[in-house]
Amino acid sequence: MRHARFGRTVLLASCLVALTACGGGDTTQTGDGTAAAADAAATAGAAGSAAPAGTSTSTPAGTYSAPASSPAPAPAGSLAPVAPKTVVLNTTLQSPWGMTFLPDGRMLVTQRGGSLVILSADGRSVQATVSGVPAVSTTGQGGLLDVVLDPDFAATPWVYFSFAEPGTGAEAGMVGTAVGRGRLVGTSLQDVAVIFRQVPKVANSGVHFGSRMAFRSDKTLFVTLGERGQGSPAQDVTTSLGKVVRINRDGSIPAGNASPPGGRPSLWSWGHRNPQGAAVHPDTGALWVNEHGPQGGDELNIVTVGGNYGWPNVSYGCQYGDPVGNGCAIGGGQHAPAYIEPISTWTPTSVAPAGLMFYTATKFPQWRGNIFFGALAGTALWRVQLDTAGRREVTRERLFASLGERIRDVQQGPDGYLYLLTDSGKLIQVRD
Ligand SMILES: [Ca+2]
Repeated sequence: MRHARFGRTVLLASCLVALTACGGGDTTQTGDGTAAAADAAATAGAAGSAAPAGTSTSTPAGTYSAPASSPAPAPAGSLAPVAPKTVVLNTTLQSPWGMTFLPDGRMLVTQRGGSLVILSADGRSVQATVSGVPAVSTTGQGGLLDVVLDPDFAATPWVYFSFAEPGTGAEAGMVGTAVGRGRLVGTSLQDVAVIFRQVPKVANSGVHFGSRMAFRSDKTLFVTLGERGQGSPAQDVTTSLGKVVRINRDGSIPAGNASPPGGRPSLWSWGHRNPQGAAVHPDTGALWVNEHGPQGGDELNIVTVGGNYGWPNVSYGCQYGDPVGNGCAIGGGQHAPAYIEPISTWTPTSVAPAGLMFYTATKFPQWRGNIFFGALAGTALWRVQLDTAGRREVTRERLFASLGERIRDVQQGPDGYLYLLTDSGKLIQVRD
């Protein structure tokens, strides 16, 4: 069933009748091979299994808004029911990786092979392939990756894209994450320039490129950068491997970065492994980033300036080759006080988080302020509800596992629905 093709069939969320049972806790963290089993467990849990310790029982009252039609407020510690459906809008995309909405409602979608396409506002057709995108390396996990619009897009239609850039000259055969931009005029990018390059480029590695981008309210751009499978350079501030950087829109360096002694001026934070989701909290303005652990140890972090997030010295996950389990956590697992403790972790099995957004619309009032991100190996959409201060997880929920899809990105549409990209080439709408 996990691999069935649903076409445009409307599906109910697998967790519809079992919101609490579908919530987090390690027992529902699954990899690629166990999603169906987790679905079954979640359904069975509707018969009355308790919520995982430390989730709903610690939910403070008032962290969500019940819908106006609710006959009575939901009791503190539980969630008002949400009945989302999924609608497959498009099945023709080729390894889509990132997306953003144009002001007219159409979508810009990157495809890992190197093309940037424009989808119709209803998502059902590919209208054009945008010209002007530079050559990308598609080795391993590389390719054309994320895409975001300039905060002043209406006035200056810059489109920013991240990609795996093939090296030239002395760097021939090497690859590094880079960020480019171009002005979108019709269906072409003009005045294209590469505004940031990860240093150094790396040979013989097709993994851990990052790279998500998110604009801060001051119109500076955060870019998350993987450590390219190199490990210890994530702690070396003379490189931009395993870092989050913050740059101006033209690639220059803004004031207020970490500026570690002898370090690169672009650095915001370090000690990251492979961060593939990033978003700025709509109220607190804090940068939230998720990243892949090795075997287990996926993290959700609030990423602060000068912060060291520990990789590769510490992780709640295990080294490859070690038996999966909490007993083999790298460096003992605990980050503090030497490093910054994650807000949330996924153990003992990695879900492989991808994309990250805060829900701010009104179609699903219960979800306002919640974090959503996709899972690749974990084939689902994760919802994380935060406390009222927006700083701590109070509960988590695994959604749409029955689709069996590796979800690569999630974005909120102008209509207040959620839109998912899958590695299988689908655009999926989450609607009421
Ligand atoms: Ca960490």
